[in-house]
Order: sequence, then structure tokens, then C-alpha cells
Amino acid sequence: MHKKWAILLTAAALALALSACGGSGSNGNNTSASDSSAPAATAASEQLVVKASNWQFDKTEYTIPKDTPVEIKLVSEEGAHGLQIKDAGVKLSNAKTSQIVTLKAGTYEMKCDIVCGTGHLNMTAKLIVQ
Ligand SMILES: [Cu+2]
Repeated sequence: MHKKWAILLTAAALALALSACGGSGSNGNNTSASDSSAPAATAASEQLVVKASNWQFDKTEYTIPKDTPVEIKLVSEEGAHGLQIKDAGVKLSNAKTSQIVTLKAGTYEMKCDIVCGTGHLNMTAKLIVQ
């Protein structure tokens, strides 16, 4: 319990410090900005796992439903690879392994966007949204 109070007091002190040096007169609500532990608001109803190795993705075609939030997840099983789906605005790597997208029906080109070795140019696949 003491820890909890200490955190609350620290937060209060921070809020005071921030408002003291603000001076803009705006009465902005900063509480949400400090709440980094909350999960992302958008929840994906489906997940697509794309596994990458030297030098291929685990499938040549992936299919996901249209107009549905889908979490696209890149798993690099071997080597360091990226996954780019340009028309979907998706860019994944070991630094950022998943992204939620809601796509319209169509066929999207997937490729590795990290120069990963001799087979790099072969690392392409199709994402079919239907
Ligand atoms: Cu590559």
C-alpha cells in the first residue's frame, strides 16, 4: 500500500510541476498521456502469423477477411527479416513485430524489406483479402 501512495504522490508532484511551468493558460488534461500501461484501443478479431526464414515466408499466399481488424504478426524464425505490405501500410521487423490493419478486398504484395542475404529478392508472398 505504501508503494501505491508513493506512486500517487509522485504523479501528483509531477502534475504540479508540469502545470506550474506550463503558463499557456490551457487547462489540458494530461492524465491519459501518462497511462502507458493501457492496452491499445483497437482490438483485432483475427491474427495472421507470417513466419520468415532464410529465405522465404512460410506460405506464398495468406488470406484474411476484408473489413475486419486483423493483427499481422511477423515471426523471424531464422535470420533478420522484415515484412512490408506497401498498399496496406504495413512495415514490420524484429523491432516492431505486429500491426493491426483493416483492409479492403484485394490482393496485396508482401515482401521482405530488409536486405537479408542472397535469397532476399525471393522473399515475396501475396496477401489475399476477401
Ligand atoms: Cu530480405
